[in-house]
Amino acid sequence: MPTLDDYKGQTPAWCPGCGNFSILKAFKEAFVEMGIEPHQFIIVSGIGQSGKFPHYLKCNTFNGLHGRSLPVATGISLVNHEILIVAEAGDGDCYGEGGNHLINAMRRNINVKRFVHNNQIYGLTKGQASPTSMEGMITKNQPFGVLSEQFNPMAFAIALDCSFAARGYVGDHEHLKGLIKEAVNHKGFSLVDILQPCVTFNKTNTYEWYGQRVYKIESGYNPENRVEAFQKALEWGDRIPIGVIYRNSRPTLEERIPVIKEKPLVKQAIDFTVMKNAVQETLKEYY
Ligand SMILES: Cc1ncc(C[n+]2csc(CCOP(=O)(O)OP(=O)(O)O)c2C)c(N)n1
Ligand code: SF4
Repeated sequence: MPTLDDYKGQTPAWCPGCGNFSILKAFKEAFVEMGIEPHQFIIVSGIGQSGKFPHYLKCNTFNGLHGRSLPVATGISLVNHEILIVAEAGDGDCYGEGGNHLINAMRRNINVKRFVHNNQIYGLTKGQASPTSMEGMITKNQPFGVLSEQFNPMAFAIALDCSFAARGYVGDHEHLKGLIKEAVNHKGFSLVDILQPCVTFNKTNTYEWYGQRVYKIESGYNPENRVEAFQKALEWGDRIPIGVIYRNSRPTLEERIPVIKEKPLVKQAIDFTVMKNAVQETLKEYY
């Protein structure tokens, strides 16, 4: 069985009080409790305070360009869909720079677990508005307040029939841990949007602000009812629901590709002469 010490990476350089610490702790505890060894998964990330997440863990990792972790995750999955793939991102990274990739990952239903550290601000670059910043919020770059309407990740996910869409909050540790486990156990693309205060640059959405609004979704709620899920997703204001908002069991992309359906590409013997001959035939005919 893995222990928390097996997961120890570099020392985090986040600000004291940053919500990222709680995500890291919940993540490590969830994985240890599920008995997942560090070599059994890979984390891909982009750029941002959230993008540094895999540096602070012991795991396989690919830390690439801002907003581009999902194409990397897709590539990994096409080559080896038996490994657990986690894609960590900030709200800017996922919903801004990487928005297009999110659309297509949801449509294709790649079997990737997407955890978004949603602090409603661009943290690493010191506090510009992100897609999830609330309309009217004053930032250093938006002295007259944010003019764009706030992006709603949950409503967006349901509109695209995302296989699993949940919202967590770092102030409810056990609940967040449970969501991380559910997302990992779900077959298909899982989006967990995690509300996370940035104590340095977001002076609006503080622990106190969330504490007054966040509530756990009631027990009789059925996340498989898409219309009700949409209504739940639209709640944002005095009350903000956390929990699994929407879920379905669509087939994954990996299950639908005949070549990899039975066995991942990494486990298949490749006969390069077939490829070589095909290239030569094509060149002979057209070049
Ligand atoms: C294509 C591109 N645009 C902009 C940047 C500059 N940049 C680096 S980090 C960052 C903000 C990150 O914010 P977010 O994704 O919300 O993550 P956080 O730091 O808040 O965790 C920006 C704009 C970049 N590196 N690449
Ligand atoms: S700037 Fe914000 S997001 Fe970045 S480490 Fe500090 S508190 Fe966390």
